[in-house]
Amino acid sequence: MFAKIRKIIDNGQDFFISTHIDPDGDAIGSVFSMYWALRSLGKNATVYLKDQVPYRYEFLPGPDLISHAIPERVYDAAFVLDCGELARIGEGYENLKRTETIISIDHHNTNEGFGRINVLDTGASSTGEILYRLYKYLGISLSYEMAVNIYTAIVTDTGFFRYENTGPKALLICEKMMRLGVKPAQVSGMVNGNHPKERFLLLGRIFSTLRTFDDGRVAMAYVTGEMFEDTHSTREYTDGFAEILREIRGVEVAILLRQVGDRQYKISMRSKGTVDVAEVCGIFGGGGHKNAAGCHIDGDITEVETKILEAMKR
Ligand SMILES: [Mn+2]
Repeated sequence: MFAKIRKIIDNGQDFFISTHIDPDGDAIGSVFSMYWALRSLGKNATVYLKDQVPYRYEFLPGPDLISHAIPERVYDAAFVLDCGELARIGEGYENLKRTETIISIDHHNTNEGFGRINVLDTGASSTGEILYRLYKYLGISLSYEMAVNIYTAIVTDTGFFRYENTGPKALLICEKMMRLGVKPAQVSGMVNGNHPKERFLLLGRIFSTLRTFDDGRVAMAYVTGEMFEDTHSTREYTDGFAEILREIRGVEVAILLRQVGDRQYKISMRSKGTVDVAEVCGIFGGGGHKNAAGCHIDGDITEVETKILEAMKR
């Protein structure tokens, strides 16, 4: 697959790069590193993100201009990174189908291979880790700009080496990125230590809804539109909350319900060990990884909770 990608890059000039909506550190780091990789090869790259870059990743070096609408034009190839399905890049994704060569590079086990070229490694800690291997294969010498993006992709997807997807490869690559000038304390400071106060006011409200089920093995909490309004918070302030719930002793599955419509909730599930939450979210049309997955469920808070608990029993 890497040989095919090399050929496509060699023969093309104008490339498109994107990732999933609500981007996380792996998504942003992957996209930006690919931007610098293509630029270093003398190619043009258009970066499309449906959403704004989340505040905690604003420090990452990327293109001066990020497109928030998919242009109605044909590219030599489109890189869709860290994204389980094409529709997840956001509305207007149909425009992209004019581009014949879509290259999907990903590590989500729910990815069914929507690209013409698919590099899927579910054993990789992050998409950033796969991209590192691609850049080495392409013979690109990594700049600091690429290194800090790859480093951030890996550390955010492994929860700073706390999750089970942390492997020796992830650590080795990060060591190499450090030698290229990446400062772990600086990255961690920007990602984990630079939150607006409102995030914590919202966190307090969410904690007050915390309940456990199944002898304390399942933790559930929710956030409503009203709580967002009361605390002057935006959606991205809840990033990482489901992971916090997973820190409770004895909890194997942590579930955060976030209201996104009058009668609709976005569900984030995090698990420890062998519990496969991608399977549970799959029942509702969502997906993700074994230990981190999401989906949408319609209903009021009680109905949604009941649906989840019933699905978990299955
Ligand atoms: Mn990822």
